[in-house]
Amino acid sequence: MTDKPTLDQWSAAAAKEVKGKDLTWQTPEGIDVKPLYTAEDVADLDPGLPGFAPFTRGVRASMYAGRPWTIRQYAGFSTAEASNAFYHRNLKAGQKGLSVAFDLATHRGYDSDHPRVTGDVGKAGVAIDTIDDMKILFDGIPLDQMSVSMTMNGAVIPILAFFIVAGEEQGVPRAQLDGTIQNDILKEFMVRNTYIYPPEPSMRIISDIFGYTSREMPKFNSISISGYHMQEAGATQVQELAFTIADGMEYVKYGVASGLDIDKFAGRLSFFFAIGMNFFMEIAKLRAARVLWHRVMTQLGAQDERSKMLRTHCQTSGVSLTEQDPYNNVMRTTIEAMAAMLGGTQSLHTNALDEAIALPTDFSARIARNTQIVIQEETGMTKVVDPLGGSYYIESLTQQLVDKAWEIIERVEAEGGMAKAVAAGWPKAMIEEASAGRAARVDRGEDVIVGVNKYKLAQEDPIDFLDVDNHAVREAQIARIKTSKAGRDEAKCQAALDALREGARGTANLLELAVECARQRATLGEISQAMEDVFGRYGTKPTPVSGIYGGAYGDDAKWQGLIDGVGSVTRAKGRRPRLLVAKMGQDGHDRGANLVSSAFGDLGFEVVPGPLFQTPKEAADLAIASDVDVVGASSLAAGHKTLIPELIGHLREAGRSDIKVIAGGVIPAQDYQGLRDAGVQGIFGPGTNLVDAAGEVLKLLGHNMPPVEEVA
Ligand code: MLC
Ligand code: 5AD
Repeated sequence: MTDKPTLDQWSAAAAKEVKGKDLTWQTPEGIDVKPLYTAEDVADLDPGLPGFAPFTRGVRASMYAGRPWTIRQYAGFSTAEASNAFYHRNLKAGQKGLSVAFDLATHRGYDSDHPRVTGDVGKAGVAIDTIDDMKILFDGIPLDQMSVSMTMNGAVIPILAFFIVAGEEQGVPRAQLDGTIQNDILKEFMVRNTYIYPPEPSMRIISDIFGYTSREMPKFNSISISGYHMQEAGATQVQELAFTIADGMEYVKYGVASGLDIDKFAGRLSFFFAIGMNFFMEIAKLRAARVLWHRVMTQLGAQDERSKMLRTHCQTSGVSLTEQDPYNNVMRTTIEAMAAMLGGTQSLHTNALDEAIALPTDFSARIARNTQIVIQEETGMTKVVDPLGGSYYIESLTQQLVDKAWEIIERVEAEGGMAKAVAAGWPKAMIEEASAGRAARVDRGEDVIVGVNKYKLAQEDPIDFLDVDNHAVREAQIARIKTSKAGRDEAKCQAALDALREGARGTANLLELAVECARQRATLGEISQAMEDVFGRYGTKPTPVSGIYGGAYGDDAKWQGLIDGVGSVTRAKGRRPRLLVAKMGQDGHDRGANLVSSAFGDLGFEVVPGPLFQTPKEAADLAIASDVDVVGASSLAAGHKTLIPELIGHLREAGRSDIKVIAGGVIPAQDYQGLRDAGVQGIFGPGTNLVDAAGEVLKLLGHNMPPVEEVA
């Protein structure tokens, strides 16, 4: 009999095969992944059993063998009628739960007739102005049987009030409403940007919702504490994990401080994570999240095991999908969906293959949905609970993620909790640094994205995409607002709004008061405004990071050529070239804008990072006042066809058609010609290499870059 080979023997054999090359993989999380894991790595680790604390292996004993995760596709566009019809088609075809995407006007508390939202109505989600819209949205959908998630944070009070009253008017008492409201404002201030009020009243709103739902709606999940948007903004998995758990701790502390018993509301807190392409890391992240939540809730004094159990929704990563060669996105989403299920998610959205172009069509939504159905019904993968439990690599990675995230959570706690950290700005800066580092690795070809920086197609064939006519939707919404207002008892409606305004000044429960406003047919804009009258409307200034993107290039020849180009434009003009990075409409997706600001700043441009939520007129005024050479309009929420031509119109009216306008973001190729006809001088879609874009901008400014050898 031969002896069992030792680990040393394995190391020697592997080293020989690769001629001594170090096979350790340093991940962006700062984890050194070894090429082999063995029993030695897990000698001290015991993941326990599913359904038992600390829930490493899952929150239910039988997990998917008992009941598969909920296929919950996030959707919404155009009018309530169009979205309702889409929901019915999807449910008939195998979707199990609903998840509502609202348009950005709704998110930010504006009715569709508000002058600030002309480009946004019905575009990135469904327009909801009144309780009548909400009733149409759920027409034929029994709210006591269907669990409904609503992604709403800023205008959470009117939306939840509409939902409760829509239930009432369907004959469903609120105690039977099953679903989830996102209601996670801390990550809005950090990365998603659909806040309305300043942080303090925003946190009070969350406690009010915990109070109301824990008392009145026992089946309803009062919050969906979300890391998803952090990963989308560029966070590493450790950052996503740590800040999400720390956000959760902060909400629990606020709830307790408002007088609630922790075990009365904590069992209905839920979570939401992104699942990107780092397959095993994502599986381990979900397991680590459950361990961490159990730990922090024990520390915070929860007694009931359900209060310490992290239940989560997951969505495959939008930012991992590409406009280029878009059918590859089907494979990417499948891999991510498998990571979500192997990590033990409770509910899942799988993205559509046209993610980087527009909202899903019936076709792309079908493929996305069927990705989950195939896994659930054709593969046998659901038959065994936590099939990766005990894997040397997975168990070891789970523990490393717990430890790494814990370091960040301890820093947050030492500095007084997440609300303070968010106000100080360091978590956002940390995420933006990670984002700039990732962008540089992609642009330099170090992180491969098939079809974008490797194996590119010579010719891209256009695919069909969904285009919403926001002008038509806006007209229809305005008509319904008028009808709704005409049919109400004006005195009763105003009295309900006055009571809400008074409540905002005092300590009454805002959701309870808003439910009465909804019953009296107050609009979403009116309910939001009543609170804004007291709380004010909040705005922030972008603060792009510097040195990370440029630092990755060092003395790279192409980069140096661009710096020289900026130098020659500077000499010709007598000042540095100036770029306004403009964000117009209610689109708060600022990852792309921040990256452009960082990269162009590193090249020597004078960058004016425009505030979020400008009207085209405000952006034009800022461009003129700052005397910029170029405006780069970043659009990720489909407002480009309305907002960018308006911006150019205002510049022309002011006699400044010399200011060049370029556009970047999620802009379908089919829209390019229309934008060019309107005067746009450069268009940069998703996956644009920032170095190439900078070369184009210098060309617009009259500087032709000399040809450079391929970047090494
Ligand atoms: C589950 N159940 C079981 C079981 N598995 N019972 C017995 N045996 C098993 N094996 C029971 C549960 O206990 C529960 O009942 C019921 O079945 C439902 O299961 P669940 O696991 O709670 O699933 P679900 O209802 O789908 O809830 C999942 C959730 C919830 C808790 C994560 O919060 C949720 O649905 N979140 C979705 C959030 C979402 O869609 N967000 C979209 C964001 S998009 P009971 O009675 O115990 O409850 C976005 C993008 C953007 O944000 O930026 O716009
Ligand atoms: N319909 C479907 N999916 C949407 N997403 C955002 N809005 C919608 C919508 N109206 C998804 C996309 C996006 C992520 C934030 O949520 O995948 O990247």
